[in-house]
Amino acid sequence: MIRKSAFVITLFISAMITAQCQEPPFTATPVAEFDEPWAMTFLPDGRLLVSEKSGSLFLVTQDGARKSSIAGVPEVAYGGQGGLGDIVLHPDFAENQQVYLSYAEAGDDGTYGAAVARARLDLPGDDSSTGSLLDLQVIWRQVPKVSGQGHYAHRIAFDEEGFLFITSGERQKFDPAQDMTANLGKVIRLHDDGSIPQDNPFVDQGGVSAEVWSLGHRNPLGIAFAPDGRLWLHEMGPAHGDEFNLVLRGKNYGYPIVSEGDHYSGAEIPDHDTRPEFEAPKVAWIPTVAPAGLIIYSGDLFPGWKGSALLGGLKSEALVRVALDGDSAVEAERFDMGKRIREVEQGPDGAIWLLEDKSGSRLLKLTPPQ
Ligand SMILES: [Ca+2]
Ligand SMILES: [Ca+2]
Repeated sequence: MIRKSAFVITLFISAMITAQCQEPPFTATPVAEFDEPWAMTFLPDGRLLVSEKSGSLFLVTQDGARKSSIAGVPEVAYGGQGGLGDIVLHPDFAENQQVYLSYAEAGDDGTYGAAVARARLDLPGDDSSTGSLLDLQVIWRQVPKVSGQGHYAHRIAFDEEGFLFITSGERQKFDPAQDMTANLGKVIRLHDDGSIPQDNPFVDQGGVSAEVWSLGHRNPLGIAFAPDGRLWLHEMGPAHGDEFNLVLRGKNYGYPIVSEGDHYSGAEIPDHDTRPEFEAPKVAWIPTVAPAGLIIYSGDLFPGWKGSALLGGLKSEALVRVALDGDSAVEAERFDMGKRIREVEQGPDGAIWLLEDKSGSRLLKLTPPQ
């Protein structure tokens, strides 16, 4: 209780002294602790799956009292920004028990790339036992594998029709985001078995371009569908210039040709208004918030936030609310959380759940103050 109160007081003080931040309309309750958690998702029974970057997948009760590891996670290339990544349920999970996970894998000669696999999550009826992933099958890979362990992105979302969308980062190699012989720096659209939908925009070009839904992305660490079917993503900018984008079929988002940010070297990247043929972000963050994790809130516990995007901030150590209205988006509120926030999720009752980043990270449950 002391720890919880101290945390709430910290939030309050932070909000008081940070002009940009609002007093939070929530109480943040720590539920469990993880080591470099990366993603989470809720099961229909209300328990959570939580991934840790080093390669563990946990099954966790909402009170945090029970935490057991899931067997059968594939070997991951843990290092840099890579390791076990996203964990998402198939839209028909209740019938088929299919889960989708993304992770970094090693190739030849010190190269790496993201992969997405699906597997059946076998959970014994007795919830004291651990579960396992069965019949694991890799359904997608980044092409080509390259050196370095950054900018995998590898966030996953399903749309209403059951198409699978994957964010594929440009692996800190810049130009692949515009190169249609690579699937890096793209948003990918697939059938749930990894096959290519014949109505994809570049299907006639064959090869990996047939997988591509949109291009010119950098490192999108959050992707989510709004109830109206619009697809939103955010992407980490270079030196500043993080973007919040409305993702449209076949469009080019311009990286690395244009960006509201500039290279870390100080070299300028022309802004979006110099090249209107590229899709411009709906929100650009200067200075950076370093966005990670994304939901479009649909719950009842925070009625004023219904239909808003909620994203975590790494460098900004914040929870950010972006108000959406049709095709437009604007940052509405920002709450100082005092820690890097890696992941955001909505619980079955409309509570908002956050995962902090790095070691000793807490799973937090946000509810309206009593
Ligand atoms: Ca999630
Ligand atoms: Ca620029």
